[in-house]
Amino acid sequence: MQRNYRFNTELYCITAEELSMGRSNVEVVKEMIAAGVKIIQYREKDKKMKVKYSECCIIRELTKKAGVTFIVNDDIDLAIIVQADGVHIGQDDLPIEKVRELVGEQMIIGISTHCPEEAQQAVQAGADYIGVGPIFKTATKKDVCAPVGFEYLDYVAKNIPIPFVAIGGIKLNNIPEVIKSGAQCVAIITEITTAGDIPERISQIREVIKNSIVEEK
Ligand code: TZP
Ligand code: MG
Repeated sequence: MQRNYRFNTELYCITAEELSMGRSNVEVVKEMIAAGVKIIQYREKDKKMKVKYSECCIIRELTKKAGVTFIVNDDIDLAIIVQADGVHIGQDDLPIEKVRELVGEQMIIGISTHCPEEAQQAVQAGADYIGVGPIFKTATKKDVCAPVGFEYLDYVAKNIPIPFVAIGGIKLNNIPEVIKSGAQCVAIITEITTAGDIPERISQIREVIKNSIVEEK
C-alpha cells in the first residue's frame, strides 16, 4: 500500500545526547521546536528502555503541541506505546511488511538504504520514505558503512517514487552539493546538536538550503 506521506520540510533533525554539549535530548528537542523544525527523530543507542520511554513521552507531548512529526529510531514497541508518528528502521531490522503489521496503517515507516537494490526493495515493501547515506564520512553512527557518494543519491532522486532524506556528514558547507544532487530534505545530527546556538544554526542551515534550491532554478 502506498500512503500519501510527504516530508513537509527540507530539514529532518535527529537527537544525539552524547554529542549535544551537555544538553539533554529533551532540551535539544525544545530548541529544535523553537527553531521551527517540522520533523524530529529520537535516536538513542545507549540508554535503558525505561529512560528512553520517559524521554519519548515528554518529546511526544512537546511535538504534538507544536505540530511536529515525531519519529522513533529502532524501537518499534517504543514508537507504538508513545504514539509516535513514525518509526525509522535499518536493513537488519524486521522486514517492513512485518513492521507494518505491528504499527498499523497510519504510522510512517522509514528505512535506511545504501544502494539501489535496497531502495527498490523498500518501495516494494511499502516504506513511506527512505534514508539515503551516509553521503559523507561521519563519526556519529558507530556501525556505519563507507560513504555511498552522490551517484546513489542521484539514482534515488531520479528513480525512487517515495520521499527520501539524505544523511551522513551533512554540514553547512556541503549542503549545496547535496541539494544539487537532487535531495529535497537533509537529515542532520552533529552540525545541529553540537552548535552553541541551535536555533541560530538551524536558521543558517535553512538559509543555505533555500539558496541552493534557488541557484538550481
Ligand atoms: N545514518 C547514516 S549516517 C548517520 C545515520 C544515523 C549519522 C549522521 O550524523 P551526522 O552527525 O549528521 O553525520
Ligand atoms: Mg537502526
